Amino acid sequence: MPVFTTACPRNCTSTCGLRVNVEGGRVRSIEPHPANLATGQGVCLKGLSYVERAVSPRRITRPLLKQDGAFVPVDWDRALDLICEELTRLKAQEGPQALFYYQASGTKGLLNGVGMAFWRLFGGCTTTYGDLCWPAGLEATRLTLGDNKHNAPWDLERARLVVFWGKNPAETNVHQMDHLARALDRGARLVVVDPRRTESAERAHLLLQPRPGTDAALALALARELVLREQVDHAFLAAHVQGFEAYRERVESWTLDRAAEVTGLAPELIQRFADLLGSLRPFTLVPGFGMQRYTHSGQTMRALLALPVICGQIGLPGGGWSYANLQTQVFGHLKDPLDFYPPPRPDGVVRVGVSTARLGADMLAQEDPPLRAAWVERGNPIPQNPATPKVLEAFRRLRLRVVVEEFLTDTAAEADLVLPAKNLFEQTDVIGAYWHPYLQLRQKVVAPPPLVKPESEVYWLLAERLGVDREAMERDLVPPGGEEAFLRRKLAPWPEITLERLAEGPVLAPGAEEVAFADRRFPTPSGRIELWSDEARRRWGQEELPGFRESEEGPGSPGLEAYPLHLLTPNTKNRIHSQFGFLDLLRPLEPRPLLTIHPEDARIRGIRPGTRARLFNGRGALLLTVRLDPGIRPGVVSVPNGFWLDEGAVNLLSEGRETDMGHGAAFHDNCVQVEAAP
Ligand SMILES: Nc1nc2c(c(=O)[nH]1)N[C@H]1C(S)=C(S)[C@@H](COP(=O)(O)OP(=O)(O)OC[C@H]3O[C@@H](n4cnc5c(=O)[nH]c(N)nc54)[C@H](O)[C@@H]3O)O[C@H]1N2
Ligand SMILES: Nc1nc2c(c(=O)[nH]1)N[C@H]1C(S)=C(S)[C@@H](COP(=O)(O)OP(=O)(O)OC[C@H]3O[C@@H](n4cnc5c(=O)[nH]c(N)nc54)[C@H](O)[C@@H]3O)O[C@H]1N2
Ligand code: SF4
Ligand SMILES: [Mo]
Repeated sequence: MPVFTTACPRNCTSTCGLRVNVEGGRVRSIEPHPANLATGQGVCLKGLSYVERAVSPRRITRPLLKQDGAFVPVDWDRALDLICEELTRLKAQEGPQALFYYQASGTKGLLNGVGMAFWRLFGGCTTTYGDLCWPAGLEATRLTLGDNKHNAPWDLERARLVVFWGKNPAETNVHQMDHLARALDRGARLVVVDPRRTESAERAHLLLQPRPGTDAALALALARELVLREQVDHAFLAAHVQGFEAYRERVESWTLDRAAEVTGLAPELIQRFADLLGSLRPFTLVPGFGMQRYTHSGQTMRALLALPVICGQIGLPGGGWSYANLQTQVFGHLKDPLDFYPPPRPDGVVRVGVSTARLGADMLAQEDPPLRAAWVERGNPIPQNPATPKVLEAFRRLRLRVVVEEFLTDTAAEADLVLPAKNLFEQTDVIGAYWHPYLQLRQKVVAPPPLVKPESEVYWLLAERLGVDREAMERDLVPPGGEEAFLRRKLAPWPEITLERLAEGPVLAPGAEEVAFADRRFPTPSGRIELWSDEARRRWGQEELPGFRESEEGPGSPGLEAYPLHLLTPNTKNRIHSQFGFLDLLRPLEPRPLLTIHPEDARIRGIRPGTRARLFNGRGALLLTVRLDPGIRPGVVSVPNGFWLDEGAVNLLSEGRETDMGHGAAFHDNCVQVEAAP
């Protein structure tokens, strides 16, 4: 059976290298690519399920037009004519910015950038700024260290202490658990900080379960302890850090008792954490994305990052801050998946007017011109963005909705026209990662179904019909079959990285550092690590020093007495957000979202295990089956995101709010109540 190198392009921390066996025009089996040292251990169930997913009967394999509320197949000519008619009318009547272009994280690849190139040639559009995923943490790291990079994944094995802080890799980055296991086998210790007792905490030596959104208080108190115990690295601070004196003053008031009161943790637990941080070197702090989904989480992340900084743990083997590794993002403004970061500047052509976190409300608020049509690709905003009802309302106001999709998602179901999307096996592209340092080829290994066209081809055909200047098309777009030439142009600056080499296996990104910041160069304004950041004030109106603030919405917020529980909506093992859940291989594992609640919180509400309960707040309600879990912090309930509207989509209950920096989404600033279902 012919075997091909490829890679999993999902928005998943692992970004696995793969080898696929192809026979009779179909992918028959999938294995890990052994040359990817970060992910060589194995492919997760989602990865294995591509064999099924590629040929699933639920796949959309031709354009679909909604007529009288139902989808009917149409041919490509009809579909493209309809789009061109509306685009031409909209451009003449209200201007190109009445078209809303929405893209999200469905797949990685350089060819994704062709979308925005097309809308520029069209004359402009309106698009989003910010991102649902990780920007508060990215910005906190950039302000402090000057860049987002970290040690190679396998370097974790050299740590003597690992801290998973608001990260749950046993579900969201399974391969990190292999590297952790090797560190533990060599005697390392593991601390987990998470309001839930997650699968990642199974081997932890210490688990701290703070009240959600209060981690900054914990970090400030830990810093105070380390200062008092003289366990900070004065030589490192003197040579490389700006603002330590001011920070030391700031943490003075953060006694163990004060932090204990804010976080709800026992002071002795905080002390034990400080013992480990103070005595075990090198240590690696691995903060997760879940923790930075709060209104003040940029500042929280800065407070966490101060811990490895004051202990001199930046730039060492086995040490550091392992948030996001952008060493593979070498392709300029098409550096997917990050073309939003920094957010594109308004330039008179593209109106960057809609905050991703406030998608529905901001879409509705656009004026001069108001939005009339939307083009959605690689995203499923109706269940995945905050405030689902507002997002639905905004989409329903439009005259034309085009959604490019592999499956009939909740967003596709709202469309007037659905265009079929290629899958990972059907078009060649180059993908980066945000954890390991490899560039990988996502290779075309089979032909798409006859009526499926990759997005780049659809844009080419539309541009032809709209009469776009040929020279501009040749320059900015990709003609059918032109992918290889496009990718070779992109790779031209790095002669050592060729498509041929990538076809053999993963290739380290140019200049990739196994130990990040080993040269102790920090591209901040001062050239030093900035605990004190003027830019935090200038850019985001935040304090120069990291500090603690209560979440905008939390139990106890004024007016929210009726909603005493904190709702967390983390990612879950057998889905990538709203993807994979319906496949035969995976559906039985988690057919419905469960509501996890502490037994005591259930008991006082008269809720018995396995029954259904109503989860609600002023914005919405869900009926969910209950799972009692003594491992979740009392006062906190948890429901995974990624389920569809008919299964139970958590963003029916969330508010559209931005994080304090980076224009992220504060998904976890939401209070709820639970009651036994009638
Ligand atoms: N299987 C699977 N893997 C994925 C994804 C997926 O959907 N499914 N998605 C990918 C993407 S896009 C992302 S962004 C990453 C995210 O993966 P992670 O970084 O692991 O983030 P989350 O799952 O959002 O949340 C991690 C943990 O943060 C905890 N948490 C929430 N609030 C707080 C808090 O206030 N303090 C502390 N200390 N902890 C808190 C949650 O309980 C949760 O266990 O996963 C990637 N990998
Ligand atoms: N409440 C709550 N909500 C959350 C989160 C949370 O923690 N809590 N996490 C947030 C996070 S971290 C993220 S990253 C977002 C993710 O939000 P989205 O990026 O919207 O995530 P997906 O659900 O993966 O939707 C991607 C869609 O792209 C489609 N797709 C895949 N490949 C292709 C392709 O090649 N072409 C086209 N056209 N389509 C393709 C898939 O079928 C899928 O429907 O969700 C966010 N939502
Ligand atoms: S979903 Fe994540 S863990 Fe699974 S194969 Fe893809 S990259 Fe690897
Ligand atoms: Mo994400």
